[in-house]
Amino acid sequence: MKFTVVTILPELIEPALAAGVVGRAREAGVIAVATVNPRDFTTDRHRSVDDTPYGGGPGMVMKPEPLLAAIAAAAGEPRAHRILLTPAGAPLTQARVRELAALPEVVLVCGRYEGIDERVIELAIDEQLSIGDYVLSGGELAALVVIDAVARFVPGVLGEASSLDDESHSAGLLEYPQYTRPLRLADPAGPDRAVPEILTSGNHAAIAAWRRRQAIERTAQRRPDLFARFAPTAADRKALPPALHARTHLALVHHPVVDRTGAVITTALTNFDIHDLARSSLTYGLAGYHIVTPIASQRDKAEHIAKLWIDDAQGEHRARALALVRTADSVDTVMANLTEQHGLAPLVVATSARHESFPAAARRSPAELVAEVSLNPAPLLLLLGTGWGLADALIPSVSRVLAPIEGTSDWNHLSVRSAGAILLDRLFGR
Ligand code: 4GY
Repeated sequence: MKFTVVTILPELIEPALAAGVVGRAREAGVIAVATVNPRDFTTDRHRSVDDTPYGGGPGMVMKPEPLLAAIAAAAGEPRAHRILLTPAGAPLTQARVRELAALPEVVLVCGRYEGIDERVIELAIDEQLSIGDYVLSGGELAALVVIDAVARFVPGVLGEASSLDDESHSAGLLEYPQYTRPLRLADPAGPDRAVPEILTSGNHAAIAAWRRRQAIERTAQRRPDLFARFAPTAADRKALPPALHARTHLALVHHPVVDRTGAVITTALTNFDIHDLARSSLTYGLAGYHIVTPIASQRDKAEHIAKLWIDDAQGEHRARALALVRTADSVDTVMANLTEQHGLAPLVVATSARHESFPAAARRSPAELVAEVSLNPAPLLLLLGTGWGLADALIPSVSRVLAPIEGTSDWNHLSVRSAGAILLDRLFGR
């Protein structure tokens, strides 16, 4: 594979690719790297590659003519794929790196100064890539990153020993931790740091399982965004707790909640709340939907409504949803029931439209909550408040709070049914 870098600073490119895996691959002729300098395509006495920006403003812009001539010379015939390195490009991913490695030749165009004339992009660039959301003083370091990452996928660049297969198996996960000798490393601040015992057990299956688990745990802890897209394999599902949605319960709390003045009240049951949240609960695969009210006649009413639909032959699909409905006199009772049902106490998560509620509980985004609790086998109990929201009396039970759902206006009074559905989608929606 051939890489041609278009740059006014070729001296930045060569030495960085002289050593290591890429340097050896170049010596072996598996990859080739060349540079083309736009300055060699200037026609004026000063060999200028930049000029002042039309419209004014600070700095200089790369002139189109020398750059276009350099790109044309670099791309040759048949024309190679031409990439511009810029923070305005598409984020470079390992998937794109792998695809680029299948091309016979790529041209990497490096800008300097404030940028390049836009018409160069229109006329002579096939793809714009960014290596991250920061601004370099030129595209050269980004081009080196692309060459290094792509070269590793070119056959013959990596030795037999380092396997790219292992990486595809763990695609989308962070790497597991690595250790080498010595077995015990001195820590001046405390006891020796030992290598995890499993790695010296000689049990290869157990080591593979441990490494996989470490990769999954690190991803959950450090990269909730990656974890949200992690698709467990059949083997992972056996080793990990059941899917979070299947051990998540929703509780619609009618007491203790507050009214508009902040006074603690008990709200009345609403028929729509029972129906619609039951249907949302089944849609997202929850384990149960609990109607919480201390008023016995209200619990009877909820059970009656659920049973009406469960018994109605015409409403077969609704029957499945309403079969999720349970009633309880308090949040404590729901917690006790879940502890009994799952053999573990639930993690209780409050939702609130007000930022100041439950100040002592840790605030979580939906992705953070999913990443944090997916590997913990405890059931999850999501509390939805009726009225003006959950009362402070629930503070001792609540260990996490989900941030309020924010719309785009200053008016924020979603129905509890809508808020619940939005929340379930943010937690579990695909
Ligand atoms: N980030 N990813 C990046 C960059 C420098 C002014 C245009 C990046 O890819 N390239 O920061 N490039 C700028 C400097 C001209 C390129």
